[in-house]
Amino acid sequence: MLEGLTQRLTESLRKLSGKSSLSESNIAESLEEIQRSLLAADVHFRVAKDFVAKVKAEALGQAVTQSVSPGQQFTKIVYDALVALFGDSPTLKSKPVHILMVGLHGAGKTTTCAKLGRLLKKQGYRPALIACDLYRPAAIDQLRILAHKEGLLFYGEPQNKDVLSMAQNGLTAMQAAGADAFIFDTAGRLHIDAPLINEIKQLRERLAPEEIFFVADSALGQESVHICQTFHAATPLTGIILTKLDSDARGGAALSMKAMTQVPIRYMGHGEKAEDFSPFFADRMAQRILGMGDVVSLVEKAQDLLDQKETERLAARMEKAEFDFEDMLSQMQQMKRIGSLGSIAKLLPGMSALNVGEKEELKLKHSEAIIKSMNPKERRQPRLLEVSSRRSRIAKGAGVHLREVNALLKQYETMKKFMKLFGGGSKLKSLMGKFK
Ligand SMILES: Nc1nc2c(ncn2[C@@H]2O[C@H](COP(=O)(O)OP(=O)(O)OP(=O)(O)O)[C@@H](O)[C@H]2O)c(=O)[nH]1
Ligand SMILES: [Mg+2]
Repeated sequence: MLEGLTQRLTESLRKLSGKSSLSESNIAESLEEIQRSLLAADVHFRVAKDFVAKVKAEALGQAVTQSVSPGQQFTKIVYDALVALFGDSPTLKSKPVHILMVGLHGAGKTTTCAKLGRLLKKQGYRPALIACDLYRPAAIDQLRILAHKEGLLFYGEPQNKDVLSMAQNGLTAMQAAGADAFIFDTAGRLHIDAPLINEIKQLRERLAPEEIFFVADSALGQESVHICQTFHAATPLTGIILTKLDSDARGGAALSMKAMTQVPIRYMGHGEKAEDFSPFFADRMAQRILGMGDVVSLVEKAQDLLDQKETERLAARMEKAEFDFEDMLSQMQQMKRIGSLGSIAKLLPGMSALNVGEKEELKLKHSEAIIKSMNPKERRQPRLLEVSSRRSRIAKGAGVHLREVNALLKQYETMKKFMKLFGGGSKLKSLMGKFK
């Protein structure tokens, strides 16, 4: 989501890049463009208006710093305003913590219970998922299967018709089982109605949860702001969890929710899998929206999935600029574990605008085939490939055009040069070390 917003904002910021100072007249066009982009992304008009007013006041009030260009300075102002718009995201209350998940039908509550449980488990909690959805017959099974998959404690009573007793029984049983994070999955509704609100209120009284999270489908339009406000008025929410950030919805309503309710965004889901979930960081989100990319979360995601030892080995080889085709192959295989090229590119600065699609995926596959057609000696000593008969043999073996083999060799040379440029990789390594 938000690609449209990113594109428009980047465009409007670019317009300022040649200017020598920020003045009311030269920022006017950019401000208008920003307001239009926000509205087009479905951000609430009041939020958009306040946002632009704030950026304007900041821009005109700031003395121009000599070391940066006015365009850069303006970008920073917009970035700061975005970070402020999202606000701080408090950490979870200490153990034992009781979390009530609420939201509309299909928002992603049940899926998010498992995602949150997985994350908390990694943070040292013993989470239990407790089913409190009696309306959809398969709901309890769905939660049980997800809990099982993530190795989480689970409680559900298929026969029980009373949601309060089920919640209470679940709490007692899971306390006895040693849980210290209790996640209650509730039923959704198509529309917000009195019975739903009533049920949530009763659950809240019974369980006294420290956290009530509103699970919000970021693909929903302005309506979600209204729903969030209604829930918040009935049972004070302690957080918003945005789901489906991977969808191509405009998503602006999600941005308005915090501004309109002051309920902080706490976590975000960006895919169907349990690991597609992370705490919400305002600065990273702002970076992503401004097309600055999200290198930090890429590194985190990579560290979650990559083979740590192999990564260290590769880094050490890069440092000595010893990188060969064996290493390149290993790197490609590691990359495949993170996900498609497209999903990686979205996280890299400036790459989100590039449409990394099937063509690039195919190229990666070809590269892999080419390396696999080399013999071990060639992989270890790329210089051998200067002999053209070897290259022809490899092209044939991989079933690709000779052109592609040459292109890969060139790519290899470029990478090697790059590594030397980075002081034999040590700068790169120290950069990576910062994220550990
Ligand atoms: N792409 C994507 N799909 C998601 C995400 N979160 C949830 N889903 C999908 O959305 C659908 C609905 O999710 P559920 O977790 O069943 O939603 P729910 O709020 O529990 O729905 P009810 O129990 O019927 O109220 C499922 O197909 C999920 O896989 C996400 O972050 N990204
Ligand atoms: Mg559900």
